[in-house]
Amino acid sequence: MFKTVACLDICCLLAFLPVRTQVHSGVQKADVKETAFCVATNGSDQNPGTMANPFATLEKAKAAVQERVKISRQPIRVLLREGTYYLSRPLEFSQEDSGSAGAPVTYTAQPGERITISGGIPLPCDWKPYRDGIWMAAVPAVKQGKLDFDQVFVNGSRQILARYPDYDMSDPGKSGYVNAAGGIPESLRSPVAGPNDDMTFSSGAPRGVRFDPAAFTIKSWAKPGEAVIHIYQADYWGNLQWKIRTVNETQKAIWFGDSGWQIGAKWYDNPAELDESSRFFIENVFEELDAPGEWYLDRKEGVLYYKPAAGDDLKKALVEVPVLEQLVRFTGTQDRPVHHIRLEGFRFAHTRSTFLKPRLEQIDSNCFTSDLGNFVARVHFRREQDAQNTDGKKAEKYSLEEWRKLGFDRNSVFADPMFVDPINNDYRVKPESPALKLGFKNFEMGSWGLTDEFPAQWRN
Ligand SMILES: [Ca+2]
Repeated sequence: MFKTVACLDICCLLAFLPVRTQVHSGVQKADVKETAFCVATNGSDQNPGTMANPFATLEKAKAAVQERVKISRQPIRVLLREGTYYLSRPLEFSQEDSGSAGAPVTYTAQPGERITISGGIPLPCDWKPYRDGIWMAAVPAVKQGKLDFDQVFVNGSRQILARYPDYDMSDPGKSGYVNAAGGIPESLRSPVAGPNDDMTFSSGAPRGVRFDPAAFTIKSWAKPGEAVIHIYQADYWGNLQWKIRTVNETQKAIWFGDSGWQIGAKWYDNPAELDESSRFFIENVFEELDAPGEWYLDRKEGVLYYKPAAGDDLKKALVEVPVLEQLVRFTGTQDRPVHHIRLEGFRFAHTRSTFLKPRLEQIDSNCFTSDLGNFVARVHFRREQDAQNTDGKKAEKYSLEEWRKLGFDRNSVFADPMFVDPINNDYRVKPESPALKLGFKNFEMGSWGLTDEFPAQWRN
């Protein structure tokens, strides 16, 4: 581990010049030289990357590191100064960006400064009053199909996609849900043509959910097909999401459309169950934009609507929207691995959600040990034609050897982790554990759990 906090400023001031710093490696100490680059939001990529004349982008710093590692055996440190770094594409590290055991590459925050690596963009908004405390801003790029976003951050806080019921930030985990009136029975016919054309249902998989009109919205929705339902399985086993196909007032039923891949749902042979204990809310409904903090994007017209809290000055607000799904990628291969790169002290923010992305054509739904202690990978096929390609089976099981021949889990180890005393909740592993050989490090029991960022009532 490095212990160079005190000399970071010096390192940056003397970028490119070798400086002496102490490296502690176990009990041994040795003098090594270190190269440093500096990045700041008010810098320039035309600069040399010093503390006084920093780069502006991580991409530029990464390029400088890449040149440096070709000729240097010194540790390299890239120091970021306070601010938000909006990425235009994910930072991608390959073997060319790698350090070595004696000369690692470290991207780090200036101590005491808040650095955000953002997958979003600041969105300039010319707000105009709409009605009922709601404001509107034209976003031409959305109308032109050049921009789309599924979250909105105002002054650094994620806002609420217009929903029913409203979410109360002071009562997280409990507010903002209604209970379903049960699943849709198989005897109920879908009111829309071809309700199952995008999926193969297993028997008993949820097609939708019933609602109690006394507990449901009284508003009618112009575009129910845009809405997304978030619903718990029975007994709160997990939560699930679907696009809504339609809401049928007569049937008192919300019919589900497509969804992303989610465990226990649809084509799975042990599908999710919904019942009266299933809590849900529905979001992305313009008519439900009625509470402070809620927003809605009209993609057809390219207009963002938002209802700020009373007293908030939208004219001065920073609005940010995510555009990237990923911020950092390590693209090594077995022959050309990525190694000895550290990213530390950063806050990663503003990535697009992926929960409704299309399912893969085939899914590894589970890897588990059977009663006999063998490794089994179970693969479920999404569609019948995929299954037909594999001897007509709907699900396939593979041994570890077979699984590896397919290219998966080649470097995984299937073995007893050798916990110290799991019955008494001591999940440290013994010195002879194979997990340690993979790089796992024990930590003290009791030092894990919810962090300070979780609401207080969840931590107590
Ligand atoms: Ca609402």
